[in-house]
Amino acid sequence: EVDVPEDHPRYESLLTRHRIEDGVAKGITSQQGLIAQGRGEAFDYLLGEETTPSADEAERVAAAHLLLAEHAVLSVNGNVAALCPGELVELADVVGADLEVNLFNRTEERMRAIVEHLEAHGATDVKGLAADARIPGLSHERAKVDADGIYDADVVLVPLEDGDRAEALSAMGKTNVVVDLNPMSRSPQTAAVPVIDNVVRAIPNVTRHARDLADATDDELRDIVDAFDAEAALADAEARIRDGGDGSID
Ligand code: PTJ
Repeated sequence: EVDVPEDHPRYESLLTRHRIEDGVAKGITSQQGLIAQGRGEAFDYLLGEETTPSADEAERVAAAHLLLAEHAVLSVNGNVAALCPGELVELADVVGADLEVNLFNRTEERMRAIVEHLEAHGATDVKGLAADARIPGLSHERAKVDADGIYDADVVLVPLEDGDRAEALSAMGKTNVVVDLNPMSRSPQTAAVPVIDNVVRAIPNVTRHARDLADATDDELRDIVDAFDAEAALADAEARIRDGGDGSID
């Protein structure tokens, strides 16, 4: 385990970095995942390393979508598996979603390592290994999904996705919730719900909102979903990054 002094001003950030390093060592995270993490950290720094009010709102909307879904699936890649496996299992439990391992750089070894890692954190019936369906319009390896998983889902939560695949999932008519720290990246821009926050904070906060909304009626959940303005959420995050403000004053 790691030895980061708890009083270090960037304790959380250093801890997160060690989790990704550990993920690479365990064969869960790809080496490209280290680069992705570095890019994410830079945006997180500019956002103040906290969940902004507009990200919190998007997380509540994400929870409402997941609760309304016929079949929700949480997509898991090598980065989120290393960063927040227990939190993903908990969210799946609370909203009744499936977990499916779906990799940008797919190898059978890494697929199996991630499934086992999730199982070690309490997951059962993790999808992704069957790979008996394809997302139309993507190259072979990246298109592989389970017929009774992402292929069948009406709502998919995709953390740290590449733009292409997020777009292809939207083109299939699925509601995409994308967690990404970069509001200018193509995947949050094509998402029904862009969540501009660190997955480490976003996933537990979606779970908290889902628990809070457990007794809401479908009409109340639909009102939350309908009131959401994805463009405004992206604009708010970008304004914070560029000006350090919320975009409401100049
Ligand atoms: O495990 P695999 O093979 O599926 O590969 C996963 C990665 C993430 C390596 C792959 O999808 C990739 O290369 O992604 P990109 O194109 O580097 O995009 C990653 C995006 O996630 C960037 O926009 C980052 O800003 C963002 N990001 C990185 N770390 C975090 C993050 N967003 C939220 N929370 C983070 N911790």
